[in-house]
Amino acid sequence: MRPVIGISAHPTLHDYRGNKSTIQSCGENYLFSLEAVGAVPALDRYVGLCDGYLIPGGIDVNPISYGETPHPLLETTRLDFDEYQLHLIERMRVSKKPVLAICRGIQIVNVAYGGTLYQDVSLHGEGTMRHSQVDITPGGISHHVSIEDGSILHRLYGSELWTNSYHHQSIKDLGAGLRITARADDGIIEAVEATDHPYLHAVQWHPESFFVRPDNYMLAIFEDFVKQCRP
Ligand SMILES: [Mn+2]
Repeated sequence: MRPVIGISAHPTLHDYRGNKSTIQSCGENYLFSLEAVGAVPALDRYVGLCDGYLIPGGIDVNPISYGETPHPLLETTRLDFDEYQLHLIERMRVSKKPVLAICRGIQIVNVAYGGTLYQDVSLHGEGTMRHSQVDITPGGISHHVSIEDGSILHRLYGSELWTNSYHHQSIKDLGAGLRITARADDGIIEAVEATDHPYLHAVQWHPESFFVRPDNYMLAIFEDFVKQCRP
């Protein structure tokens, strides 16, 4: 067995689409150096360590990952990151451990299930709303979503929910083994669940950004996820 090494992360301030957020991270060369001397656990063991997985937001998915060529509106991608997350999601499908996927998370989950993405939401067609939120109110909202019966979201919120919107890509063709559980008024897919997994919940908005609100009604999404993650 390879030793499992914890690395203490470092807070850095990032500018993303006009919003400042603190990212806890570490330089990747630390990881590569540990890996080079055999210390970083293999993916299977890494998966075994955790009782559930949160797949957070991030950069665009490389269209190569779903068999397309880059559109002019495509932004930064990183193919090796896609490959790592696609392997991780495959392990989640096998292990059946609970997954909560957010923003890029829902997109890479869809790609892992064989689906495709709009490289920019405008490619969804005429009438597509702005999904890159420009209001800078901390914890601010942007649009509402309509929720399907019999879904996790419906159990938590009923048929409608106001969300924020910080994405410029979204699901195009739905992957096999996923069901749509919420859409925005323009038809953009805002949430999915897996049908081949006991608890894989993915949302296109950022529930964690509600943390600054006194009425943090998105915490229910995290609470519901963590309830499923008992060791
Ligand atoms: Mn949206």
